[in-house]
Amino acid sequence: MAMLNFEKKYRVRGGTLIGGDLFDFWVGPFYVGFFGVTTVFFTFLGTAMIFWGTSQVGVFNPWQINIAPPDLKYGLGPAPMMEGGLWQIITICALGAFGSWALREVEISRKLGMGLHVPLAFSMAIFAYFTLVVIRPVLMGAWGHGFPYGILSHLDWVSNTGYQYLHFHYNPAHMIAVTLFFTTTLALALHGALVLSSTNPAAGQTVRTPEHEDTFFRDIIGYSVGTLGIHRLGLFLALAAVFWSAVCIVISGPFWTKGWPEWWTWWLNLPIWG
Ligand code: UQ2
Repeated sequence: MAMLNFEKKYRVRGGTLIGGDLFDFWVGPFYVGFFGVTTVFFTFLGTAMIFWGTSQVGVFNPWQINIAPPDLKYGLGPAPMMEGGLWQIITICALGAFGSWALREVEISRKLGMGLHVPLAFSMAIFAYFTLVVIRPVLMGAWGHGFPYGILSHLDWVSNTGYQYLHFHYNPAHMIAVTLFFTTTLALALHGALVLSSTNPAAGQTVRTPEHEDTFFRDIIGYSVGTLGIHRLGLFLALAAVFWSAVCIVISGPFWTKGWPEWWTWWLNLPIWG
């Protein structure tokens, strides 16, 4: 079905979560919706505050942007604008924009009669960000434990936070997350290579079917996960990678304050070594 023909059938009212027909229209190719309006609002406000705060400290080099969270002395209270207050408002704008975008995805999915897999997947990314700037700081008693907003400064934060626990690669949840990230790339490489190898043959050759794809993997390892299965596997691996990333940072500080190498003493202390 041609896309223009398809859109005539599906670009209809309804499926909104709030406000009925209010904002239930398109601007060019883009669906607007109530949450499209809130997305634009929070995004514009948050971005403007980053640029305003940066200009206030005389920085005009994008690499040097740094909107830092409040000092630890402010705890979980509000901080003065130029001492972390800006970071607090920008964080609210970011969560408002991400949440609005997820809900706009829900409305579009509902209009199309699709499942909610896409907003669910995006929600996992929002959850990871929420863990870094809200859950962990709250558990540790200060907004100052959030990460700074800046291209280089957030990298410094990651490095410093990691070294605070001596060697982050010994964090068991970090190990699981890294393994899941690598497995995600393996699955996508296998899938992308398999699909291209069968659907984009050399000139003069014919396109092959999913039967051929199944047969390739049955011939080489005796098993094919299937055309639907590979996408379920990919979604699972990607979501699990993000989930365990959130776990690995939220347990660092709130539930384990020493170096991560030391966590493994439970292994050395097992009563089986004689
Ligand atoms: C597959 C299949 C696909 C695929 C891929 C496989 C026809 C087009 C890549 C093979 C994948 C397997 C066997 C799972 C590998 C397991 C991990 C954890 C990476 O069978 O069906 O569909 O794209």
